[in-house]
Amino acid sequence: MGLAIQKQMIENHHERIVVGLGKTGLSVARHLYRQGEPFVMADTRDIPPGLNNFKKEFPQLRIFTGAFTEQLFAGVRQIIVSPGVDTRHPAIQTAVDQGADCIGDIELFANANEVPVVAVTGSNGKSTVVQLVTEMARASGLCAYAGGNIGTPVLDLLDKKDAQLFVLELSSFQLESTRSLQPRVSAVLNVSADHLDRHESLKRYARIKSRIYEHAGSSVVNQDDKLVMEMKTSGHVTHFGLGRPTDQGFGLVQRDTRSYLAQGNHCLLATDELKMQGESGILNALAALAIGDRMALSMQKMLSVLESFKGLPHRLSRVGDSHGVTWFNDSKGTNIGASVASLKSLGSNVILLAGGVFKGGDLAHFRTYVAHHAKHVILFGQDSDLLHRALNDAVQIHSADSMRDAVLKAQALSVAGDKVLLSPACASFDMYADYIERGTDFENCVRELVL
Ligand code: UMA
Ligand code: ADP
Repeated sequence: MGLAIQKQMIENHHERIVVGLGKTGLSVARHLYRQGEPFVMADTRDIPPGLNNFKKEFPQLRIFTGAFTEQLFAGVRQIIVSPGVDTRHPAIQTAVDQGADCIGDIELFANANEVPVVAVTGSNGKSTVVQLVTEMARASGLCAYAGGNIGTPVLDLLDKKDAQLFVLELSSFQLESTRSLQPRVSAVLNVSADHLDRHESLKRYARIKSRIYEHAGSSVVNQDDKLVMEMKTSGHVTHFGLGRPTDQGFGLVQRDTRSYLAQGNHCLLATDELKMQGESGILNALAALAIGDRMALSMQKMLSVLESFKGLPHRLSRVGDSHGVTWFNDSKGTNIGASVASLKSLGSNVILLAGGVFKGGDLAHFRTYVAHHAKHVILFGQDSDLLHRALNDAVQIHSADSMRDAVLKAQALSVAGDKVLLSPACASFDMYADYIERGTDFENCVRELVL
């Protein structure tokens, strides 16, 4: 045990507090411990799920659990918050007002990391683009690792001694507590309402997302997205979008009867060669190419990755076909922007399964797209009444009391040519641990009852 840590335990006073006993908290604790920096841990939950692991790994560490008090933060110099912790908590705010520095794991990483970084944010498509860029970099011969919101906490990446590139997915929660990251390339894929329960307004949420561009070497910008186009960028700017490319940007060019991914006037790959579904698949491919181009990755290798990449599970992924009906799992569609994109990708004759915990957003916008693309909507979960009121008269609405019930109802309503889509436009926490459990339940029900 470091001397500083022993001293702190004796003095019963703490200057640095790590908030949150999840994956991030554990990675921060390991990082600080390796550096011999003293700290204590805190979590608002009485028995956080990771408590036993923490106690096992750090038997000497002081851990405070239960509701935060001002006393807990009195006199602290630094608060290292996990992304799931709302920094507007009054006890945290009081400490900040009294001079405490409030940062997150990405800020600690930025100060310790020497490997080039690509940083990706956006309301939807982050994980897909991060995975694509990582695979493109590997195909081009670089030792690349993905991390951040996609799952591996960034501080755990520092152990990767062979790393030549880190491709980071950054959420608004993570960007909110970051100021020093200097990515070689930063991208904001899109901005639509999400997490407004925490960020209060779309404007504030967009401002937090724009922080990714602050110290970027190059900025990759979605030219079809007004909120992204309004952001202040740094360095060289590459645009991408579904229109004809401008300058050396990435977009679509029509030639004969086919549509091609293109850079400037140069056609790269026909969109029908992509395995990813729909418009969002095309946009994600263009964004990944724009990022890879700025990192000087091999164009040929990037295109061969695009030809084989099927997309990540639970993102508009095809479960199977039965009697001419195709079933899609888009459980990661947890906000209106994602579900609207998936409806648009599937076109018409959709039977939509939606519901769960609504995170805010423009329900009138949702209603417009549901009315245009869906024949029936089957609602379930905590906020189904809210969705029912918003969609009333736009489409035929049915209620289900479980995923099994929803799948059976969709099966009974569908005819050949229909597409059944689970894209809940809501978080899953009322019924499941996460979107993966929800999507897996859906796929199991479809396989058992339909296919
Ligand atoms: N929590 C408390 N009290 C606390 C601390 C946490 O109640 O004192 C709750 C949070 O409100 C949340 C849960 O515990 O419901 C987990 O929060 P956390 O910050 O401890 O989460 P980690 O396990 O550290 O995982 C975080 C990201 N989680 C969140 O942003 C909520 C993970 O993204 C990320 O993969 C991981 O760090 C590594 O970087 C998940 C996520 O849901 C996938 N992200 C949101 C999204 O994609 O929409 C932003
Ligand atoms: P994120 O990591 O930002 O949540 P994912 O790649 O995991 O993004 O996809 C999340 C959801 O967003 C899925 O429902 C997926 O179908 C949808 N989606 C993916 N790419 C886009 C995009 N470019 N625009 C809108 N929705 C998208």
